[in-house]
Amino acid sequence: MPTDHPRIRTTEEYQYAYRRSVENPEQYWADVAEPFTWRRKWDNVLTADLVEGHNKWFEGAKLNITENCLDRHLSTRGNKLALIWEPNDPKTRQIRYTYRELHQEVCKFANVLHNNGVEKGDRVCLYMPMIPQLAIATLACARIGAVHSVIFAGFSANAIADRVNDAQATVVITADGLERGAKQIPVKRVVDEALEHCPSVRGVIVVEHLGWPVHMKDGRDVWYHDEVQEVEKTCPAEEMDAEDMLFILYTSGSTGKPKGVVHTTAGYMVWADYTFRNVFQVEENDVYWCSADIGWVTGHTYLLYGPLLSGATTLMFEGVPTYPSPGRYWEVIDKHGVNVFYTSPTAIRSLMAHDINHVLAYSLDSLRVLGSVGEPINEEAWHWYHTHIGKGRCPIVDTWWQTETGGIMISAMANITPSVPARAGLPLPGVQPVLLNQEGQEVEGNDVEGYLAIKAPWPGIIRTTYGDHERAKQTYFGVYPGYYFTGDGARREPDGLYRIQGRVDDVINVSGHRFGTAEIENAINQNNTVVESAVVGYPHDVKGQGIYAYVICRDGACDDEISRKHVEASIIETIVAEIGRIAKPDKIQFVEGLPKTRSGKIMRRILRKVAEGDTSNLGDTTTLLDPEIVEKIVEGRK
Ligand code: 6R9
Repeated sequence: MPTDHPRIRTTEEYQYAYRRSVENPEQYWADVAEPFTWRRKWDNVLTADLVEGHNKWFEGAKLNITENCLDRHLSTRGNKLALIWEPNDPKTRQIRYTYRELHQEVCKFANVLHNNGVEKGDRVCLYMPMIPQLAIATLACARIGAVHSVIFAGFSANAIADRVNDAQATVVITADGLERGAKQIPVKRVVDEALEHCPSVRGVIVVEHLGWPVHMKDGRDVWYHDEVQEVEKTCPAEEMDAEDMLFILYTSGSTGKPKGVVHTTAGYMVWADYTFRNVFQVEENDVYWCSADIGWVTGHTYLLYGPLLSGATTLMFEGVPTYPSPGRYWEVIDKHGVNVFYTSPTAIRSLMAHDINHVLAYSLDSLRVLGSVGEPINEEAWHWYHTHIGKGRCPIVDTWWQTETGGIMISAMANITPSVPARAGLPLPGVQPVLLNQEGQEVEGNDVEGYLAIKAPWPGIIRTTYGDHERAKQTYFGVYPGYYFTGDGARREPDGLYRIQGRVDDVINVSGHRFGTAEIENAINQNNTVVESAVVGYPHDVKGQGIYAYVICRDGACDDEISRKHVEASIIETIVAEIGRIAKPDKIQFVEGLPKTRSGKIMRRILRKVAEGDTSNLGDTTTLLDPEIVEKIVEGRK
């Protein structure tokens, strides 16, 4: 896109940029950061610390990210479309905002936040449908220096309460209701339930979306449409330090409760813009569509911040790929002339299963670049996407990254670096991946595998976990001191491209969403008939991984089919209440015991193999406390 920012356009330019970013990172990133709008430039480009995890970028600089997303474009792109909104029901009205209109909407929402007592540094939680006001409210928080914490509107009231309390949020923004396909969720009611346990919350701002009746609590709840009547159409942006917190986003780890990943202002901004521009190679008049929900990191960086920072037109879709028919994505692409489309392997796999005529009904002529994110894309899905959606002419960028990395780390850059099935590809400039063996030594050369770690900080690196830096340190920097540890395993193929093999910790990736096994086990164990449980992931045709739960009941509680059914239903109920519908196990097997070592550790390796159905080769089970239990588990396999 002919923006004020240069973009890498050839393989040689990539190689040159990569070399510079490694040899002289400070100069490289200072050059990249130069064209943004700064109120004051930095004193210091980088303070690197991969041991304690205190990494800082552009220290001393002053800025506001929304001035870079919006104000900066007004003189050249004021009348260009910034945001196109496609509703759940294709028969209802789509909404479009130019950069000038979006700027005004964000300013108005920011003024409403101010009038409701939100100040710089306050935490605001958002629990909303995928409507324009979610994007607007998120940017409004950033405008006034409040820290946004978006909670995916599929999490339960308890999960909201945990996140609100952890962040000590003072205000929550929500809507009357949500529609996703044929499903309806009374989001305001879910928020009301959550807030019974959240003393820090003083105010709730409710956006009217579906016109559903809701209960408004006196002295706490206000309607957005009432509040916005009286406010100014402009709102000066708060001046932020480079390292001031921009947002918190909760994500599951291998232990206990989800943690609040913290990103700060300047580094995240530079990384979101840089990676968006270079990976997708969006041109000035393109329509770009990222199908992720803003409740996940992909929605933050590649629906909202990246495209707006680059001055692109970003499309936001409220619905699901299969509603009202499995041709909906393709219909949206033709309707809006989408040029660059970014989605998940799960969505692709779910659509592959339907009649190909749902695809053939659309031309898809506008498409130029396709993207994939969230989980490894299997070869079959890659080829289907490439052949039927990209018609063989669109490169697929398989983008590997994490909530903690802020933006894309390893990926093809469209038409510039190689795009090969089932390989994420080469690292972007600024990213120095290494593969470590068990002892934490770097494995050299190609055709090798190991734990994927990163050797030097990049601008979008996680700054801390909210309220608990020790946790960030232990999870990411303490595992192999001096490296950022990703939790993924990877191979460097003979051609030097990276293939991501999936998590090596106790995290399950279901449809691109992360869940800690401990988190699900904690929920299951709340059932008073349950003595103990163990949860593992197993290969699932559509979701990538499914959730398999092994459960031990109290004596006699699960002896017959009827009581088992009963306990199963109540286990699912607790998981839905504790986490949300998205964490429902696919299979629950009642067992008498779990395979444990003599020191009492559950041998998850064995449970994974049984769940996969690979029971012929369970490895050495003689070190187990009770080797016979394995046979019984195999017999009872679901
Ligand atoms: C962006 C996002 C991160 C985990 C990550 C990895 C898996 C993401 C991937 C991929 C293979 C890809 N993952 N992209 N695995 N190929 N292209 O998904 O963030 O929700 O934090 O998940 O997802 O296992 O560690 P997040």
